[in-house]
Amino acid sequence: MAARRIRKVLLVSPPGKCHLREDGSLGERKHCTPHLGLAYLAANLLKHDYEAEILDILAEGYHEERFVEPFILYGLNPQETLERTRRAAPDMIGISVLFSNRAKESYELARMFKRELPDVPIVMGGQHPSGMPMDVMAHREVDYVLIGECDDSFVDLLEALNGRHSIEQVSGLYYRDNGEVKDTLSHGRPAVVGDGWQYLSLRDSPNPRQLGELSFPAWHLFPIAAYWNSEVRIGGGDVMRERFAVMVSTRGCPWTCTFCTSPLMGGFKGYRKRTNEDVVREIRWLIETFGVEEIQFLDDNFFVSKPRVKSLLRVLAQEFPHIVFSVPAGTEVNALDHEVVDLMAKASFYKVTLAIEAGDQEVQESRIDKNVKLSRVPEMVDYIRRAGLETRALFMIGFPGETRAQIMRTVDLALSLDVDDFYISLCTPLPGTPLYDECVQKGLLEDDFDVDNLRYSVANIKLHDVSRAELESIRRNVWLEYKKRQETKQVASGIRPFRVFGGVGDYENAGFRQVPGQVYRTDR
Ligand code: B12
Repeated sequence: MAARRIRKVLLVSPPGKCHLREDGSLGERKHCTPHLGLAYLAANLLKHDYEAEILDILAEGYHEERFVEPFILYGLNPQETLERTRRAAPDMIGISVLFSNRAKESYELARMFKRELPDVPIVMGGQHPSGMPMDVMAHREVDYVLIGECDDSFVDLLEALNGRHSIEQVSGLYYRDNGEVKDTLSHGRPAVVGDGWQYLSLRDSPNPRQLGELSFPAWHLFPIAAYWNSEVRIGGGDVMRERFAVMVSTRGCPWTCTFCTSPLMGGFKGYRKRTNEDVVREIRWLIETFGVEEIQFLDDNFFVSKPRVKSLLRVLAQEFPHIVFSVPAGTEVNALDHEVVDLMAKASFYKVTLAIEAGDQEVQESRIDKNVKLSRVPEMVDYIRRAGLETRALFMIGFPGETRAQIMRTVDLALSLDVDDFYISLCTPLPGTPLYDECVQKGLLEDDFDVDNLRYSVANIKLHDVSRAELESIRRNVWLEYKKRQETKQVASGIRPFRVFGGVGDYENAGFRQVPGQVYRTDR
């Protein structure tokens, strides 16, 4: 049996990144969310007697910001990152690339690690490498790419490198063999199946049973306080309580919206759910171990099956009367009904973010395959507000082939809804999605489109009757128009308190340092 070579893995999350526009406004807000994916990977490594250490560059240096035109990068600087890595003395480094807008920085990290620690193999995983594994492997500093969910395949890779079995047995792996890039996918490149989706084959898809057997995320390895102390905490931003935690009660999503990467990760078996007992056990453990007061469900789609979600909401209300809950990723409108909203209110869910995306039914059905029943939206928004939950909405404009008239229907819908907040993003072609493939095949990507340096806040797709500058100004003007209406409304009615949990005024004094439209001083 070959000598055990790899024992300790350092799992790295890259620095944060916000696009700074010419007018000095920021394209994105800063985030500081515990990395659930790395927490699960670390837990499974420990379960298989490997050592694991976390280096969350963003969170550990959240207040450190540097201007790398046209972006603001935030997190530990390269020297600090290298020092931390040397101290960790890993046998392998795993870099997580959830967001394509951080691919460039992830390659720079890999180059630095390879230069300073040439004998330490580097593996990349997450949505970006899963969407374009060969492009990532074109970077010679990257030794391996694991695609999809990697809870088990990561351990399998280490076992293979330690001579326990052949590397061919590792599912969803890209590796080099005498300089040539090879993969272990059962039929080579993922096969195209129907509606343009590239699915991992049955053999390459993670096993659904796995969810129930996964160890709880290894949060003891994370700088938890950094997430609690970053100013994304408290009030109107992402969380309501200081001591918050993130978790999932399901994985994947059964739907195939053309712009979303979720189907890419879960493969054929896509949507899987945990038992309510398992979810309750994890929440109880988070409360006992970390004194958590708030739970954020990061599920791709928390609301898929009504019977499941209703039974879970009843259990949460009964078991955790002092905990508040939210689902930050978009909520599927079609999956909601009055009873679900009532049960959410009873279970102290304080916010609903409706993922509406487009205001034109034809775009919903034939362009993005999201099929939101738009006629239900106004009534559902009013019902959620009357239930006292903060109501937000997500919209997206600039889909391939979308016309000006269709875009203006989205704008009109967004401005017509009595929501507490909405976000209009410019459609961004994400690697591994049919929308991305369509843009490539039809030559719709703007000339300066750079997939490794994605800017979520600029127009990336060429449209027939709307210019780039016009699309970006439509988005900005809607935002400014909305802000003006909000101010008028608030002045008219005075600040309208939301359902507050644990102390009046939480919302008002949220006070983010950066909000879209605010001029950002780089000389500070
Ligand atoms: C939670 C979440 C957020 C959180 C932050 C999460 C974080 N950790 O920083 C918040 C709400 C802040 C957020 C914001 C945004 N998000 Co978001 N988000 C998610 C969401 C819903 C869940 C991620 C998650 O925790 N999944 C659960 C865990 C268990 O899985 P995982 O993290 O994927 O990890 C597994 C695998 O990826 C893999 N893996 C992961 N890392 C590594 C590393 C190695 C070495 C290996 C081997 C394997 C591996 O194994 C893990 C375990 O199986 C995903 C959707 C999704 N399906 O992933 C979108 C997603 C990541 N977000 C996305 C986007 C676009 C955004 C926004 C830009 C939206 C916007 N326009 O504002 C913003 C901007 C954020 C930014 N860049 O600053 C896209 C990114 C796609 C891309 N290619 O860029 C996603 C994929 C959704 C989609 N539409 O497709 N998001």
